[in-house]
Amino acid sequence: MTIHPKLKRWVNAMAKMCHPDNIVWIDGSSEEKERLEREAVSTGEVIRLNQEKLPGCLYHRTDANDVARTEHLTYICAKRKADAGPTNNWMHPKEAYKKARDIFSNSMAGRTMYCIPFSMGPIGSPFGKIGVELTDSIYVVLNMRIMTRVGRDVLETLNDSGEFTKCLHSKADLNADRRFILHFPEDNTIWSVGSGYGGNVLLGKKCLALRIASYLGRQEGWMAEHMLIMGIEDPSGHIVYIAAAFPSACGKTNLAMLLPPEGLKKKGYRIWTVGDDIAWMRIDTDGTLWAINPEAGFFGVAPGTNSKSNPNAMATIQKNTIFTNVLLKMDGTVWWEDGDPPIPEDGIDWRGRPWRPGLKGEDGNPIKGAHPNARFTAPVYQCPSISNRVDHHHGVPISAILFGGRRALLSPLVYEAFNWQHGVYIGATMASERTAAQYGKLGEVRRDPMAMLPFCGYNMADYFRHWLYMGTLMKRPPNIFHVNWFRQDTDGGYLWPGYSENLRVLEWVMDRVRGTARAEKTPIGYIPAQEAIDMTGLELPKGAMRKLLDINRAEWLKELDEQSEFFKIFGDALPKEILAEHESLKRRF
Ligand code: OXD
Ligand code: MN
Repeated sequence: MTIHPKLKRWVNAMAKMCHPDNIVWIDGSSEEKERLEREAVSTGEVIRLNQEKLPGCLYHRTDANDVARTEHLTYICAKRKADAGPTNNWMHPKEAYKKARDIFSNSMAGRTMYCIPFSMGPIGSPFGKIGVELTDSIYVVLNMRIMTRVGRDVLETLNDSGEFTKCLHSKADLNADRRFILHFPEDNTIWSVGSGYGGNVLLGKKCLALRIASYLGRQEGWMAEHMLIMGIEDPSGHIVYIAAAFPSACGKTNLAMLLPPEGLKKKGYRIWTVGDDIAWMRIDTDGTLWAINPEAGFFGVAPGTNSKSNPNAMATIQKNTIFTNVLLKMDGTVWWEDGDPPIPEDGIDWRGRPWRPGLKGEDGNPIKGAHPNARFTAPVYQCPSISNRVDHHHGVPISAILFGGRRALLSPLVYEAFNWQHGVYIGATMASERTAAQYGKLGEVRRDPMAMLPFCGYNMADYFRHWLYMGTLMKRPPNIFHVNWFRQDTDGGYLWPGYSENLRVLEWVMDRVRGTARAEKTPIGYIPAQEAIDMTGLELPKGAMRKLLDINRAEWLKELDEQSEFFKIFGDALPKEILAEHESLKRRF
């Protein structure tokens, strides 16, 4: 199917190692989709859901030991350890290839190898990149067909000599002891073996669009970021686009698809979703930052998604969606914890066992119907709020960048950086406190610079330097903000209702960008002046806004000490500008 000699040679070499029974090229057609679905249904790899209620929808269960990204088995295989940096696992490429080759050898015997040519970004976009994934999993093919643009058009764009990322995946025997997610940035190559979980195996997503792309972005002068992209249309029809980075599971998908709250609705705001997870950003000829969403689908967390928390997501996943590790209901539809009511009386849980509400395990803990990291895979085009620029080759101009995390006591609801360099420092010191849902000590602070800790494909100190450098190239860099929807009162209750009410904060952000919103200067940055956030239709308890915007000096001094500890891991490599910002903040307190 391809006229690209290098691509042909690589596919042959990988087939020689993995020994599939046959090789099938993915063309992206609807006939192909039907054929693959039929085959996967016949082997039990997927289950066809109730086609009347959920047309085009499929169900899949992963292995019980294979339900999330495995950061401890994820490696950056640069020749020099220093190029992977102190925050990544590192293996020498020679050793990594050798280790993985042993597992890949004959791993596809009795199976088909699918060759998926895919484009991250609109096909032919100067912002885009092409990859080819070889995989022995139809589930992966069906997901990649949603998450990326696949098929013939991609090969045509590649022609006989285009650059592409070589992505190899095999489920092998799904043995966690023989599982590796290996990145070879210097070879533009990804090898993933022993897993069937999305984040580990849909190689266009975290592996290419973040780890490999961040490396390429540094070399080529652009940025690959773990960010949602959304447009806020004001009553006059003008749209301001923002990009926002929050750590995994902090509500990026919900924010990207937000519906205006009652009080602000009559103002006439509309939200346009461009992406919910990844942004590729370049400086365009006008000297400002432009972003595309390299993906074509959402791979969202199902539990917690419901018609209140995210009505647009619920509307998106009514058809042509793949559900993974959710509860399978007796009528062939699906459900998950904190989903829409009613709670079903019975079903089959994510492990394939009979389930009913209140069921307890041997340890006395409730058994969940859906795994907490259960997912939906759905085309972006089905989202009612999808932006009409999602397929635009140059994407959208970015006016503001938001960083955020869960901080019970430290960060105010919102503050704005004084300038780009100060904003980079705010991103570099981003952190989130663990919730009960996460592994580790409750309340423990996890540093997650720019939400990229698990996704940066090179030394993070150099990544900060790249951010600083990009700022020097822009004529008008975006304003940078930090938000915290999760501030708590002394009794532990949340002070801010979140969800659609977050638009009130975004309105202030938007007005700051235009220079019309009032702000107060504080040691950490600008915060909204009194009554600068429109609270029409939202009654908070007395004094709550003051608490939301309060800056607690003692907490910040503690934070500054913790930041110093964090910076130590980078040694001398840490850019002096970051240290200078840290010192200035200390001085301002
Ligand atoms: C994701 C993640 O799946 O960040 O998007 O883990
Ligand atoms: Mn993510």
